[in-house]
Amino acid sequence: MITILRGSGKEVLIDTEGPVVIIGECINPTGRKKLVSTLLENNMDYVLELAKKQIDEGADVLDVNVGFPGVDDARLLPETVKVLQDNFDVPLCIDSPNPAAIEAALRVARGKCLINSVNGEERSLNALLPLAREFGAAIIGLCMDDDGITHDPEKRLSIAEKIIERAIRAGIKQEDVIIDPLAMAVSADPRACIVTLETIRLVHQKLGNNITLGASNISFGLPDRESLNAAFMAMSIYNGLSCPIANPEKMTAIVRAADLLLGRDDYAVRFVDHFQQKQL
Ligand code: THG
Repeated sequence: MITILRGSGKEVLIDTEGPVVIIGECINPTGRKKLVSTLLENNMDYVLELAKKQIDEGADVLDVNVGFPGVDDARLLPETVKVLQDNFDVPLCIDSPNPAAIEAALRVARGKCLINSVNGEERSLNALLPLAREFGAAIIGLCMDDDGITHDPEKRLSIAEKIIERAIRAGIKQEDVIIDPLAMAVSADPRACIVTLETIRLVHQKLGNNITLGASNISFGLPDRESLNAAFMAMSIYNGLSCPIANPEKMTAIVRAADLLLGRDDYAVRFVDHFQQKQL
């Protein structure tokens, strides 16, 4: 299955059979308070620097999240989207729990964005599916609903099915729904990773949709996060993860390695190319 996203210039194909697409996570105030403080001062240098760095390091799509306590992201999110699209042509993934902020961002965005995110709650489906339809956006569907988060992979699968059904009924194509099986901290729940891997396998085999997740969630609260993230990334890609939200500075090499090992990088062209760029 292929999901097409578009930026102000560039088109990105996310193909369940093709190489993994990286959604850069770094435009996010988690651990980067400087992001919101500079944006609020109308200083765009830092957000542009984060965007350029991620694209140079292998991001195909940029996640954009400017949510922070006390910030009006219905104003700040569209402004950030505008600045990014005036300077870069890659597709954007609009990340906010606030439907008003997502709508405001979609109104100013060019191309075909990814909405991050919709979930199985009635309130979420009713607010966001009509917006996706109106603006021709793709959506990320999180495997949680009005009953919260389940630890049963079969139940997460049925929430994914429900989101896809409701999206189709709202006039959105099945391939424009990218499923997020939910990755949670293994420090808080020893089975968190296994539940996610099994959900990825089920969604990939039974529904065939593209799959994303926040790849660094798994290692919250632990030392040596990079080793954990790398092990998780490799196992997730083998099971069907096709477009992780990750820090390209740390994860592009692992993603290229996984693509090569899984026969999606003939003659190791992309792997070697990334290695050589790192040497420059
Ligand atoms: N699913 C979906 N969207 C998501 C998530 C998800 N969006 C947000 C988040 N999870 C993914 N994005 C991030 C962004 C930053 C960090 C983790 C996940 C992060 N930042 C560092 C820290 O807090 O220490 C600081 C920056 C750094 O050094 O890299 O960890 O699950 N659909």
